[in-house]
Amino acid sequence: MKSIKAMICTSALAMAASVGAAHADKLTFYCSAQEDWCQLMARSFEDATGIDVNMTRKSSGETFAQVKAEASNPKGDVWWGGTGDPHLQAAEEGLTEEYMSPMREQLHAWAISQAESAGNRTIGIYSGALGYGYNTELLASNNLPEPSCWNDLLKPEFKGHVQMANPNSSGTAYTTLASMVQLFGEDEGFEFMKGLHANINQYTKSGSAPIKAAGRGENTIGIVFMHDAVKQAVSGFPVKVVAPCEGTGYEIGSMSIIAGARNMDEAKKFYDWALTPEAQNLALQVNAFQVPSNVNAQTSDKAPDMSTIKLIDYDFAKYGSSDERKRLLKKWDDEVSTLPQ
Ligand code: S7P
Repeated sequence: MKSIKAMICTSALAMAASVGAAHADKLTFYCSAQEDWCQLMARSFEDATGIDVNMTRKSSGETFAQVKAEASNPKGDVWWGGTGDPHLQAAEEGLTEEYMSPMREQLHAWAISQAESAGNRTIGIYSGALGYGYNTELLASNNLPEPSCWNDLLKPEFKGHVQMANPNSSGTAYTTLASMVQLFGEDEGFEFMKGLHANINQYTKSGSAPIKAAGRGENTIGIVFMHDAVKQAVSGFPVKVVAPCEGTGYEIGSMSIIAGARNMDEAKKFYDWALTPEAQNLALQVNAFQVPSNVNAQTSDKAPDMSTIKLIDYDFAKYGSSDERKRLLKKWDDEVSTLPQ
């Protein structure tokens, strides 16, 4: 007969094994790309590894705020997708973990430089240019001229026809604000944002919402990443995509492991997997038309051709820094969002 001591030891070992197994089998995944892409990444990683994934989708600025709020007791393991600026801010504030993936050698230089500028606490997973899209039928039925530049959006006839997200919650909208400051200079950039404010019908929470609304005929012009506008056009909606004539900013969509992640091994497995061509090619199944960071992954022929778009030399180190992001957002809150419309 087993002694009581032996029985206690056996059951303690069994418990430890089961706790270990449960621990080893799950991943809490914060996602800031489009919902369909987030779901596909979660399910495909589960299929590839047998690890259970608990996914939450939020915009980039919102996820940054959540990771920061949870810093003393982290609940998320990995944060994938969303614009690079809040990932860089998280890196600077020590909210994300340094990691050198063996997949790095397969990545474009821009993805690695994103990592290097953050002490390897984040990495580039895709890139895409900012622009806008408009509903061609609404434009025609309202007798509006076809816009082709940023400054066209300030014309009085567009009052109530332009939508963008709030830069506090949305990475897309923060990229818009930071791009205008870099394109026109700070004073003129803020004058542009004030002029735009007069024509805005709504600041949404999510960055892509304005072009989805345009696709549905509920809004005329949406300021978004061009790939998000292409997605609407490819889905059959009457949306035309514009690369603004003055030039424009762009994003390096990023991925980071959350500092103190409870499931650190699984987070690293996800990170390495998400950098493979196979994982990055999943984008094509959900009409996500960003340029992938793995040189062997496929870029759709429908993706906006970055080489033909007039891109600014976006200063990711500066506009992804904690001080600058906080300063610009506060200035936008104080000087733009409070203006009457
Ligand atoms: O997946 C499309 C996309 O535009 O969504 C990300 C975006 O930051 C998430 O939405 P928010 O603007 O609401 O933060 C981009 O990184 C990505 O290209």
